[in-house]
Amino acid sequence: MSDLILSDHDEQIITAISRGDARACGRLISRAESDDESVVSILQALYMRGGNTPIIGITGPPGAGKSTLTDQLIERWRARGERIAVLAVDPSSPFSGGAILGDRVRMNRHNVDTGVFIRSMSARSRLGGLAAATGDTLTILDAMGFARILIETVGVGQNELEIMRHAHSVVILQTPGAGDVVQSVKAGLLEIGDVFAVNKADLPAADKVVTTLREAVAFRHDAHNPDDWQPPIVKTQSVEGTGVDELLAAIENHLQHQQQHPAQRMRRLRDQARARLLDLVSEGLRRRYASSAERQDNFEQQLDALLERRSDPHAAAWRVLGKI
Ligand SMILES: Nc1nc2c(ncn2[C@@H]2O[C@H](COP(=O)(O)OP(=O)(O)O)[C@@H](O)[C@H]2O)c(=O)[nH]1
Ligand SMILES: [Mg+2]
Repeated sequence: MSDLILSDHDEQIITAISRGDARACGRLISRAESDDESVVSILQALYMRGGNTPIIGITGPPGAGKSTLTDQLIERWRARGERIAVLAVDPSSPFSGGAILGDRVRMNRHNVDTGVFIRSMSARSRLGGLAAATGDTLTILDAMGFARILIETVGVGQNELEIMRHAHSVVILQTPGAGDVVQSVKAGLLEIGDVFAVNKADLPAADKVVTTLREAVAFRHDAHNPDDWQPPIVKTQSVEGTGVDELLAAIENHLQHQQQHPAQRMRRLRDQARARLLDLVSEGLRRRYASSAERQDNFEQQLDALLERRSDPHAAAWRVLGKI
C-alpha cells in the first residue's frame, strides 16, 4: 500500500520482528493488545509481507490434554531444529500477558529455549474481541519467521470457532470423557476439524470414541471427490508421547494436501479473510455509531420516553438509529 507511512522507529521494530527478536515481538503484541493506535501501521506493513507461516490450531474440552500434547509437538519440531510459536488462548480466563499458569508449568522446559515463543491471551486481552486480537497477534508472529505457529484454545463455545478461523490446519482433541463427542457435534467442532486426536488412549473407552468419531466424520467426506481431504483420526497418549509422531505426520500431511490443492487452499483463505474483514468492519461500525448515538439530539428524549413507559427499548433504539 503506497499510503503507508512508517517512522524510523517503526522501521526498526519491523526489522527486529523479521529478524525474529522475541523481546520486540512480546512488546509489539502487548501494544496491539492495549489497542495502541500507533501500532496499526506496523501491523499493516507486517501483514502485507506475511502469510508464510503455517498456523495449526488445537482445540478440545478443558483437561483433554491440549497443553500436554502441544508440549510433545514442540519437542518434536525442536528436535528437527525448527523455531516454533505457541499462542495459548483461553476465552474463559481473566489472565493475559504472561502464560496461563498451568501451561507455563507444563511447558516450562521450553521457556528457556529461545527457539520457542510462548504467549497467552484471554478474554480480556482486548476490547475489540478475542478474535480480532488473535488476528493481530498472528500477523506479528507470522512475520517472526517461525517454522510453525500453534494456537491452543479451550473448546467451550463459539469463541474457539472464531479463533480456529485463523488456522490452516485444525486439530480437534477428544477424550474418552463421557459426552465429549456429542458436545463437539453440537458445538460444530466436527465440521471444522482437519485432524482428530483421541487423547488419553490409555483409558478403556478410547476405541469406542474412535468408532463414534469415525462415523460422525464419515458423512463429511465426499467419496466422489478423490481430492477431498479425509480427516484422519489418531489415538494419542500425550503424557507418554504415544501416537504423537502419527499425529504430527497427520498434521503435516494436511498442510501438504493444502499446498497440493491450491483451489481448496484459496477457498479456505478467502473464507478466513472474509470473516476477519467483516469482524473489523462491524467492530468499526459499532464503535463509530455507539459513540455518536449518545450525541443525537433525540437520545435523551428517548431515554425520558423509556422511563415514563411511553416507549420501549426496541422502538427507542430504532428512533435513535433513524437520526444517525
Ligand atoms: N491418562 C492420561 N492423562 C493425560 C493424557 N494427556 C494429558 N493427561 C492429563 O490430563 C490433565 C490435563 O492435561 P492438559 O494438557 O492440561 O489439558 P488441557 O486443559 O486440554 O490443556 C493433566 O493432568 C494431564 O497430565 C493422556 O494421554 N492420558
Ligand atoms: Mg491447556
